[in-house]
Amino acid sequence: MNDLALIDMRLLPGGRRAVREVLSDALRIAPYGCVLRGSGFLDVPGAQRTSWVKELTELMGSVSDSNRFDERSGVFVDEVAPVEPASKDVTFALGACEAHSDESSKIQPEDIVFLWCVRPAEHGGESLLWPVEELVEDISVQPGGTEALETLRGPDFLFGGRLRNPPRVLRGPVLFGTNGIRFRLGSLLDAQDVSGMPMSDAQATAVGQLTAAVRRVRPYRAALDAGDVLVFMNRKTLHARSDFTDRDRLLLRTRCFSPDLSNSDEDSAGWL
Ligand SMILES: O=C(O)CCC(=O)C(=O)O
Ligand SMILES: [Fe+2]
Repeated sequence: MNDLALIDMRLLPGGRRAVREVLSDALRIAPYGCVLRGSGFLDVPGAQRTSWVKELTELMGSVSDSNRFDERSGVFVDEVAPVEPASKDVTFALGACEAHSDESSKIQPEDIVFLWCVRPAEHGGESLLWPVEELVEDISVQPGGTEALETLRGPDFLFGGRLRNPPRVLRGPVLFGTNGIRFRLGSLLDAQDVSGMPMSDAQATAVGQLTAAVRRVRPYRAALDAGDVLVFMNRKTLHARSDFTDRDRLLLRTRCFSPDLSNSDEDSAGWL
């Protein structure tokens, strides 16, 4: 597996402005992700760490505090920890998780995700990243691949619903624009249940092709150490993690909207 590029902030002259430039360059090209080392976020005492982490995220855009329930939750930094081992929500579950993009049932999912490693799992729990072009390329050479890609670009996949309050289902394409993606299998299945509108045969086949591509295409990988930060484009990649059993694994997560790097203008999602 290819490791994601590692950028050591301590070696960058020019402080935070330099960090913004280097990160922007790294995120603009496939695989649309990298690891930042030496940001110092773990050296900041607990109480100040949240604002430190938020400020660093702010280098890349406006930090989001919206989630499935609240437009403005007031919470900018979330904890990713296996506090509910059997949860369907990968943020709180133990072990590997399915490849997905974050916040797929929002009209505008955030452009950039930051995962700040406080404590890695003793074994496993590595970060995996698939740039959308490699998935598309893989599908395109399969039997029926051209049709599957056309279907994935169609505007009427349904996302979410179940966890939203009030319940609301989003309608949009899985693939959009040059290299855009919105995908979480669980979110598609939730929407089917909530709306009573099952996927068409063509959609189900195309989604099957995409999940098969995830199994075939080797992801980029990052084995985060404590203090490392994984940064990636949420709307140009799918991400996941490998299996782990260590309940002490802890990441922080921030997300931001980046006017400079966003591809959301190529998307056409709306509420059903
Ligand atoms: O635990 C991880 O490495 C990823 C977590 C994640 O993707 C999420 O919470 O959405
Ligand atoms: Fe995620």
